[in-house]
Amino acid sequence: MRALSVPITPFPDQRPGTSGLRKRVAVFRQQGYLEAFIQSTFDALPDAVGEGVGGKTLVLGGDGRFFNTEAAQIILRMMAANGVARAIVGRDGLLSTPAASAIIRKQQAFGGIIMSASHNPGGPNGDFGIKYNAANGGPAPERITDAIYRHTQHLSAYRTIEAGDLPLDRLGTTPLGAMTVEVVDPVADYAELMQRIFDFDRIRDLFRGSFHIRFDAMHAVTGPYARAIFEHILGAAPGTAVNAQPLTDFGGHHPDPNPTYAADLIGALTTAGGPDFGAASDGDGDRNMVVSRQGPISPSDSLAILTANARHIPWFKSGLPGVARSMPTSRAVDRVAAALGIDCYETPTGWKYFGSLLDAGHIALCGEESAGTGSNHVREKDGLWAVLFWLNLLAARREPAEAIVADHWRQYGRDYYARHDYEGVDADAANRLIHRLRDAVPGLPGRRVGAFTIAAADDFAYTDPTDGSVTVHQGIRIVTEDDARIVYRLSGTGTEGATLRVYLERYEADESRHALDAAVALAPLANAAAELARIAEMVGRSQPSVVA
Ligand code: VG1
Ligand code: CO
Repeated sequence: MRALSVPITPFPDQRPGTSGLRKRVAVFRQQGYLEAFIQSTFDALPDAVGEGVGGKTLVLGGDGRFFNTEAAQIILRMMAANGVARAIVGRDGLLSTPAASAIIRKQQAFGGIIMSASHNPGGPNGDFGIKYNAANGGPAPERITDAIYRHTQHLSAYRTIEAGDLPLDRLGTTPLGAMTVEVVDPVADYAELMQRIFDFDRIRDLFRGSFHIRFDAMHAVTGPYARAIFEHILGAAPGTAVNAQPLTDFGGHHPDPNPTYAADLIGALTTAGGPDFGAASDGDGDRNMVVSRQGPISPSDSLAILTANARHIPWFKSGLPGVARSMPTSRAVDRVAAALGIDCYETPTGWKYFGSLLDAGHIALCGEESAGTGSNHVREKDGLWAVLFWLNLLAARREPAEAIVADHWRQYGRDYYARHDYEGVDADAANRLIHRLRDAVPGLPGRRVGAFTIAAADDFAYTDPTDGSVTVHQGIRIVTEDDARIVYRLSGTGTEGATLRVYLERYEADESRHALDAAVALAPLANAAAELARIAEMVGRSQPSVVA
């Protein structure tokens, strides 16, 4: 097989965001575009971590979106040309993000390449994405992504070999040049790990009774995982997993488990005679939405409830060293951590910040308001794991999910929470809005907006306690005198224009006021947030496009 060095001109737009590089499929299909990013990644690793991929094991898989299998073949040939010794690939090029993380760790691989644009739509006109995960199984830290970007700016050639496509639909080992390609069952290692974490016998008992769940895989990567784990291993009724066939365009839907895009699931749960518990995951399987018969459980509440109940899970039977949440996530978990007497860290948005806290053993559980929850079992958020955690909890407490939620609020109070997204707004306008707020921060304390008086404001910066690295400009935080909170930040994962995210939160200790609709409870704060940032005037939208 002939090794080739193909000349290339740099692509100026290959800056990896919080979850790797995400672009339209058409962009990724430009001659040499994918190759440039992969070669830059391989070239960056010696600078960033002191060692390259030569002689190493790498894991490869993706969420099954359009271009997934084509990209897998291209990447495998490039791995071989760059001296990788062993590639572990999920069958059909599939691996959920958490399963890839689990395999990297279990096989002690040097790293992995995940092909996903997560919750972004797929198909020929949709998005594609690539992220590199490091040896700990987690998203590449900035040290690596910065080095990748530097290399994309002056790359002159990429390396590949001349070889045909490999049969990725068959399990087994095939040589590719001097490299060995192992096609593995995408579910096996992951399912085995789940059985070590949770009490599967107890969950099986639950399914033997009249208990029913519905899991919506949204035609993305979790279908095969959900069928294997819920239906085959745990004995849930056939058909428990719906939309379980991965499709390259996710059936034309957004594989984003929020009340807007998973309205069907919520409808099923809140209809008489429906299932007892519902859940959904996103494109690459790292997020979760859990739904009780009263509707979706807010991810921030879910994190707090799982923290408070961790002792029911075999993996956590000796307790938690600490927990963490991303800054915009509600402070519900802080209240639980305080009651348990454990540390609670507040990190910028994005899973990589949790990685170093997990590696150092400072925390064992963490989550984000965007429906990401996870633990020290892998270094990614993990959708199915979160659903299994809830099932284990339901099986142990033998109470409906809605009762567990109400009980939690009774004990700790309720943090009403919502996120308002203004998607696809003009990027310059969105940046101006954030800059204006940033400049205004010093003068905000004491100022009145609507019914609120601002007590404190800042532009969130984070110092990683493990290595002292500082990350700045992570969102504008506003706290009012009655301890409500507004956060403004721009999304780092979109591919068109900008998305302004406004996070709203208000604490309610009084039990008689725990059953309000969150939209009603937060309406005055939402108005104040829109007024303070002059959203309508600055980005030309009077309403958010998604309320999550
Ligand atoms: C969003 C979420 C963030 C999450 C990130 C990646 O980022 O807010 O919490 O970690 O997506 O998740 P942003 O920058 O768009 O707000 V996933 O499921 O796309 O890997
Ligand atoms: Co995702």
